[in-house]
Amino acid sequence: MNLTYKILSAHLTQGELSRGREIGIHIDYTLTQDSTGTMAYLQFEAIGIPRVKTEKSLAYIDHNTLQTGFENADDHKYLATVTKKHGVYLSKPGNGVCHQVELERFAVPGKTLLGSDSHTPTAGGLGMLAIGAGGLDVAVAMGGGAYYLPCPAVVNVRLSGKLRRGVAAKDVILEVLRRLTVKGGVGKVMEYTGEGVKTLSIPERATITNMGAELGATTSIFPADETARAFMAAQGRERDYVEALPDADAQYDETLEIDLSALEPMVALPHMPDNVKTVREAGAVKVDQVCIGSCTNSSYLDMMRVARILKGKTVNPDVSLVIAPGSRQVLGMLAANGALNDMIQAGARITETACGFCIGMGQSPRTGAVSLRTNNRNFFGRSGTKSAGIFLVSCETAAASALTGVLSDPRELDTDLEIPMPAQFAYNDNLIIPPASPEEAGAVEVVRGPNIKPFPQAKKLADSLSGKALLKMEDNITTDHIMPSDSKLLPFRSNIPKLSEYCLTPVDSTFPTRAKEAGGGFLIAGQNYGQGSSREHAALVPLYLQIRGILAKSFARIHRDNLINNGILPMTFENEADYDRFDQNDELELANVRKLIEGGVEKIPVRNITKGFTCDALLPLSDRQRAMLLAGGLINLMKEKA
Ligand code: MIC
Ligand code: SF4
Repeated sequence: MNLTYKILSAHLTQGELSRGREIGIHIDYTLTQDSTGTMAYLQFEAIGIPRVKTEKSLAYIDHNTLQTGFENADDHKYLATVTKKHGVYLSKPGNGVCHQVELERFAVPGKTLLGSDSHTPTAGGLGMLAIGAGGLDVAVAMGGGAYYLPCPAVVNVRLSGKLRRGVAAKDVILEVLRRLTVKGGVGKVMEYTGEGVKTLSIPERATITNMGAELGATTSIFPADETARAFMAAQGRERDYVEALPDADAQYDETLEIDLSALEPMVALPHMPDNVKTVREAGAVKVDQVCIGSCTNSSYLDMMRVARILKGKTVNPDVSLVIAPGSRQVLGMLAANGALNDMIQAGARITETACGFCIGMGQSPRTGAVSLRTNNRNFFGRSGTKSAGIFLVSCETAAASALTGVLSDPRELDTDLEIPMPAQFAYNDNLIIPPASPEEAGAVEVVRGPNIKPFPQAKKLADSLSGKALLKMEDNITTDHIMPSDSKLLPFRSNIPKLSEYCLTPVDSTFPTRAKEAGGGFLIAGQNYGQGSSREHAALVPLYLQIRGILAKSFARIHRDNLINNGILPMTFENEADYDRFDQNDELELANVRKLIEGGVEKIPVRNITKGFTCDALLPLSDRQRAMLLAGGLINLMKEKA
């Protein structure tokens, strides 16, 4: 067995490990962050289980940390109190980015982790099977319920050789993205093997598993070997280490060979993480801003390399350099060893250890800017400046370019970039607040600010559905298009009515008004609809706007689950060419759709009344998903069952 199937089989609660078939797995650990967490805990409260049943559940506050009004601070208070009451550990703001802290302090090889954030697979760097999901799925897992997923195919990404100086783990995953594209990982787990694995440290492995999310993969995983043991020992957690390796004769569904020695610095050009070229090919693009940090690239190792490059130099006068170390542990160590001062003296603007610029929480670049960033997503508008172009690079490329003012190849630097892994990290968990004991939990009052509004709930599926195709979209529409998030909108993550005013506005600014006037309807989309974030808001807000179904060429994994969990039909064209026969404003009808779904029919006839034709849409569902859609979403189904 490969490592993925070993962990899946040890956690299997339902089904069998047969590719594409739905399986249920037991979840050992969960994580939430604040921007998806408020909704996840509101849902957990609605489910009505008093205390989490996992081995450990953590709630991080790292996304909505810019407090320009009361909203974010109110959400923090809600999270602090709801977690205390229900048995969840809280990582306070300032402690760091969820995935970085989880890797440092909590990830355990061989265990399962479900997180309400698409980059949860970061913990796969330590051999954990770590999956991103919508908040409701995480709420269910916190309550001890299984997590359901189609049994994935496993890709053997066989690494050979060793990265050359100036070439980074980020360049490995950018190369994988270049080859496979942003939908190349859908339905798959990327399992890294081969001699090259040994040459990569844990933070480097985590950079690779982190950005496997951009492939649309279910997750990515490295074996837990001697390097993992040493990392955990240096974090004072050696007792949690277990070796987790694939069998010597493990089987895989596909193989991808990567020679680390042959790679060179890469860059993803605007506005997709798979729009990858070598830095050499991209040329000396003039740069306005450089942002270093995020859950992809903010480890101690990354930051030390940046500090080495900046030491004794000054940032180019035309460049604004922003650095956000990934955790308090990292920031503290940089402060103690002087590297932070090297950054500050070179002219870096140090921001809090949080998601920050990565999710548009500040540091929006100027109009038309070129911004080099070390994070994982360069989707249109995500930086908060629509006209800006975000280029994704490694820390080494970012730091080198901050000095020269143009996109630069770090191999041209004469800096020594060998950073030894510390024998001991300066760990301290005093910002992890434990929950109240079961005896004391009853007395904890959950504090809800005025910005926390009830979330919408779907109704039972109607006999037939009809309405207009309100919007027709291209391929690769992201959840950042569906429910944009920046410093102005993130404070409203607990306020769906407010968010609805912005739904799909990056595609068409008139959409929310038209959807409201029409009393809802349908959406038409291309390939990989809903890629990117796990944010359930990209389903809850369309639900609020009464979107009944989406007809797409294909869907991204987490978003499809979120739609079903919330009673919205995710249908695909049986014949992709039918996409061209639909236009915005066409009147559509799904006659007797309830009966069809009840009867287990997977082909739904879609009548285009305006154009006078009918075509088939596919809606393959497990029994569980079918019951959910009929009941009007997971919460209604759970209530029905109760
Ligand atoms: C992201 O990177 O897009 C986010 C913000 O972390 C999201 C979660 C969210 O939308 O709150 C993710 O990756 O799931
Ligand atoms: Fe935060 Fe960015 Fe990572 Fe999302 S991708 S968790 S916003 S740092």
